[in-house]
Amino acid sequence: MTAISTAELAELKQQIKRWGKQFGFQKIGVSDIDLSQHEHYLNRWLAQHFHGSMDYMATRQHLRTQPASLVPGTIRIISARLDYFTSATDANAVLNDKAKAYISRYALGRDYHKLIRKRLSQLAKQIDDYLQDNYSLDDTPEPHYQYRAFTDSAPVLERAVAEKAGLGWIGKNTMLLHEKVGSWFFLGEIYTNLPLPVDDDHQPNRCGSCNACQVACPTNAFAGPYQLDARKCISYLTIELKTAIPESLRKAIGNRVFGCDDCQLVCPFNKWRPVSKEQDFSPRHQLDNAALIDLFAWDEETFLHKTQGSAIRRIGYLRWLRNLAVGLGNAPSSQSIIDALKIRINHGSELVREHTRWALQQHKQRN
Ligand code: B12
Repeated sequence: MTAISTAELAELKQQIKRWGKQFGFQKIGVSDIDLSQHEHYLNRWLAQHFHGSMDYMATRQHLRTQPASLVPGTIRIISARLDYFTSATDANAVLNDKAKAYISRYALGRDYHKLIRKRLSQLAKQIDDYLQDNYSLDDTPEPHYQYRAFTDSAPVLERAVAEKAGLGWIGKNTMLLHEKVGSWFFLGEIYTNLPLPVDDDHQPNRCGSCNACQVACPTNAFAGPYQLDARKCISYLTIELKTAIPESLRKAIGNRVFGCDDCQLVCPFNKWRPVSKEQDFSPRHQLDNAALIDLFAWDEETFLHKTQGSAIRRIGYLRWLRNLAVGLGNAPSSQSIIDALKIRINHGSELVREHTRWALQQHKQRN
């Protein structure tokens, strides 16, 4: 492998950051692969079963804390931030209108997984082309430099590596926070054996004595600062959980039918959030301001059509109806809502029937 000098690697890193911006990323940072501090946190979280039915969080645990086990040869991780808060109907206005369906901001537009993976792969190709062109790697024996792009669904501790790369600090709500832009962003990574210099301009933890997120969580899912019991988190209950939503938590869910943003909406660092210009993340099908009964009336074909290329597609039609039934059970009583629920009382799925019965029961008790 042609030796690239330290100065050339430092210049290459700055070049990668410029290319990252061209691919739409707001910030790029580089870290090493030592995640020993987070291994303890992850083990403690798993030992308390805070991962609930997310078995994937426990099965390949070591790969998560040892990047070089996931991709042998990895010595550096390039982390990338992509903002997603686009202009949409005010979140609190929808949350406060109990006949409306609240869909978390990250899922209003196009699914971010494919988009981020594609752009990171393009960035990796740009880096490799540059090295090929400038260091004529072709006529040197293998191994050349390697790149693997990841976002969300891989056994990667994304927040931990992004924190090490200077993209922000892990806040008490476990979100990665940046002092100027808050937490409304996605993360993605490139694992590589390119010996880039690491970024050491770490963001200090600015949570201080604030505990707004801890107090605001509708289901009290925080076992303490930095510790989220996912089994109680509305995002987990409406997205990850495949079975019945525990009755004891249904009221607190309110009209949140896909994901939850409460611990972000109250965070003081989200006050000045930038509005993303990413057209792909703009709300589709007025999902930022939809009535619960309208969405509950969708047949499966409409659901599949309206959620094409959206993160919502992941939960499938039955869980969509399950979540909406809970929302309708928490909505102000009206004949139209009761009629909409009665239409699904004999639905083919027991999951839908049971949550629909529960919703009708709520209205019966209230009237
Ligand atoms: C599993 C998962 C979930 C689960 C569990 C969340 C959780 N906190 O673990 C559920 C389904 C609940 C969830 C919800 C959401 N998620 Co999610 N999720 C993930 C996933 C796949 C793994 C997270 C993980 O490793 N959890 C393991 C536990 C142990 O980690 P942790 O709770 O974050 O704790 C860490 C720190 O708090 C720290 N820590 C623990 N204790 C202590 C103590 C101290 C003193 C300190 C300093 C640190 C510390 O160490 C732990 C390990 O790093 C990541 C993608 C990825 N591969 O990383 C996306 C990811 C974290 N999710 C993301 C998003 C956007 C969300 C939602 C906002 C979506 C929504 N609107 O509904 C919510 C936010 C809820 C929340 N407050 O976290 C983004 C976050 C981006 C950001 N700015 O931080 C990620 C990075 C996906 C992506 N690629 O963009 N998610």
